[in-house]
Formats: sequence, C-alpha cells, structure tokens
Amino acid sequence: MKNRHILPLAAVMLVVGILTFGTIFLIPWLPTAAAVEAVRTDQLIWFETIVSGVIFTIVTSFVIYSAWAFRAKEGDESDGPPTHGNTSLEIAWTAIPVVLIAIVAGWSVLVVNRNETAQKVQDVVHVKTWQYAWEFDYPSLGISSGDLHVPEGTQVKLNINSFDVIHGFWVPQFRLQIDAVPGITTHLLFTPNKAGTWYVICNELCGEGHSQMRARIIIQTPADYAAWAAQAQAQATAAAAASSTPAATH
Ligand SMILES: [Cu+2]
Repeated sequence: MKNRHILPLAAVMLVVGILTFGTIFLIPWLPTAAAVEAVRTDQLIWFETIVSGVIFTIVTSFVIYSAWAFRAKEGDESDGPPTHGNTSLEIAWTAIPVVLIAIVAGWSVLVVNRNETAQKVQDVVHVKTWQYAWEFDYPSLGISSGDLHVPEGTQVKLNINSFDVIHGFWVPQFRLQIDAVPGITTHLLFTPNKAGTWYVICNELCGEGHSQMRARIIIQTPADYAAWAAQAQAQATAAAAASSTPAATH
C-alpha cells in the first residue's frame, strides 16, 4: 500500500471505530445478569461482539476509503488495472477466521458444560405450567407458590411439566430458557447470584393469554429465603388443619 493512503485510511478507521465501539458500549444491550450462568454467557457474548466490532471497523474503513480514493475520474470509461490476487492476504483472511471460530466454538462448549454441571447441593423445584399460569412446588418444603423464590448462591434444579400445550420457561436475567412440553419432564439448572425480583416469561406462543403468562422470580439472601420458607410452611400447616377440622355450623 502506498504511503499516501495510510494517513487518510487511519482517519477513516478512527471515525468508524469510534462510531462502532460507541454503539457497542454506550447502549445497555443486555439486561442485568442475575445468575452465574448469565455471567459466563455474557463473557462469551462480549468477546464475540468486540472481535466482530474490530473486523467490522477494518473492513468498513477499507471499503469507504477505497470507494473514495480509487473512484473513476469523470468520463473515464477504461477498465481498471488487472489484479491477480494476493496469496498472503488470502491465507490471512482464511486462517484468522478459522482460529476465531475455533476459539468461539471451544469456549461455547465450555460454557454449556459448566452451566449444565450439577452441584452436590441443590434446591429442587417442580414447575407446573398451563394456559396461562405457573406454579412452583417445593417437594423438600411441602409447599407451593405462585412466585418462584430461590436463594442466592445455591444451585436450583427445575423439573418442568406442562398440562396442556408447549410453554417456555425464560428468565432474561439468567440468559437461559427451556420448553415445558406436555408428556415429558424437562430440566434446567441455574445458580442465582443477585438478590432481586425478576420475571419468568413464557417464551412459546401458547394461546391468546401468552403475553400475560408471567410469574415473579424472587432471588433472596439465604436468611430471607429461610424466613419465607418457614412462613409459607406455617401457612400451609394452618390451612391443612383448618380444612380437616369439621365445621361446627354445619
Ligand atoms: Cu405459555
């Protein structure tokens, strides 16, 4: 490349780079990450986004600068000079993408593997779905709830069933989703790591009430979670006692 092209090309690259990376970093593209799995997924997404931004900046800058610097003069109807390719350039633009794709593929396998590794200590919750509601049963506590309460820092295993059509269990803050399919039980593992209230959103078009099919997911500190569980258990015991007592007025 001739020296006189280097400075103006660098200037174009600077402008394109600022616009590209401004768009990448100044817009909050991703929702809060509230689980260990979300953090792992986001690291991979950011790696891919930044690499894509660098490649986009280089390619776009060359295209913009070349369209301006090598444009035909007015009235010039002649052919351009013949070009026979450039072997080292072709090797580079083949080898670099191969290496990048290998990195992304390997990294993805690691993320999926780690996300799907069961820990020794787990809370198990049975998720029941139907048009258009969620119910969460806690077999170890003997209670059920319309909100999904989970403690921070402990892996949760969901066993998911549907009683009618296919629904989708999706929590954007976890970057995870799995279908609820009638006739089979599907599973999802996650480890919440940020206390707060988010939503479980149905992610399969399941009927006219689909867009309203949401439940709260409440991530609590272990102490708050234990307090909630104790209160819910006391309520369940009181309700069972009341329903088994014969009513005097009848
Ligand atoms: Cu649904």
